[in-house]
Amino acid sequence: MTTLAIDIGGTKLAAALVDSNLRIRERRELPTPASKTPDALRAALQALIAPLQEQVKRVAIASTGIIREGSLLALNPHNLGGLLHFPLLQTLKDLTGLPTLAVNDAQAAAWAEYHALGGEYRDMVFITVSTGVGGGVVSAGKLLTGVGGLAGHLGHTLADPHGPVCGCGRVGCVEAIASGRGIAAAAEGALAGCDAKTIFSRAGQGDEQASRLIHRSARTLARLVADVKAMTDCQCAVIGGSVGLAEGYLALVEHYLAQEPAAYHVELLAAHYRHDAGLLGAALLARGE
Ligand code: ADP
Ligand code: BMX
Ligand code: ZN
Repeated sequence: MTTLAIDIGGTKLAAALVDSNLRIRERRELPTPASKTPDALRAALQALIAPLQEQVKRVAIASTGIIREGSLLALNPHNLGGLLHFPLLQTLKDLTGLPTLAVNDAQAAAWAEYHALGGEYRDMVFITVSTGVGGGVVSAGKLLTGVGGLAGHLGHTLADPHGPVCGCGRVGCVEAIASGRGIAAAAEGALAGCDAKTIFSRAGQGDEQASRLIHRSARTLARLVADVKAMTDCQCAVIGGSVGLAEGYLALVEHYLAQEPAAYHVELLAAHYRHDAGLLGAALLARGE
């Protein structure tokens, strides 16, 4: 049975048809609206899925935010233009009239990447370095979501008590430093106002500040991986998101992880499903797989 899979990120919305062989067809993307009111997100989702929804019998959503009882609750509302709450399941049920499942984006991606490993490992983590830094943990073959949906929100663990204030209200979260928004927020002078994508391309052209910002992100991420290894004894850590998958980034994280004591070393892999891990993980969960 074909599933309409939707991925709601802080920067982009994606939707696609996922067939029974986990193949993706008719993938579409739109920018995520930055608006405090739910109406803009509802309208964007409606436009995104309109050409796809007639062809499916169910909907699966991977979304940024804490997904609790079908609602999106922003842990870091800055990533969604200040939006605090969005009735995710209800909105999609109203738009499509179809059975719908919703799960956090990084939790969904962790599940897809766990599947891609084909039973090789029982304990793994997925970390997305994107608008924010998200995480999903599979422990003893089970995806941890938590009773309140918060499990795996690794981006909100402490990186630097003297670091920048995070949109979640804590000081010095990993996300405030390592994420695409964190990289952009620290840019000064000639790079002030640039987004992370631009900063990566400037680093490729030899810009020293750009390179420093990327190293700071990768070093922070490597320390997070070491913390996660200590917490979960995972056998691998899979990295995704547009920053995480950017050329050269994973090699930098490996470089900084190698500087940690050996007990915290763990195999690092780029997401097998690249930018589609969230879509595919949500589809798998909706199918009960
Ligand atoms: P989302 O958070 O919506 O899932 P992405 O995974 O694309 O979306 O992450 C968005 C962040 O990634 C933004 O900060 C953007 O500037 C940055 N980004 C997008 N493309 C690239 C790229 N090719 N290289 C580095 N960073 C990128
Ligand atoms: C934030 C948080 C997580 C999410 C992560 C990655 C919000 C709105 N989101 O830490 O739930 O998994 O960002 O999200 O509080 P992305 O948009 O970068 O993919
Ligand atoms: Zn935070």
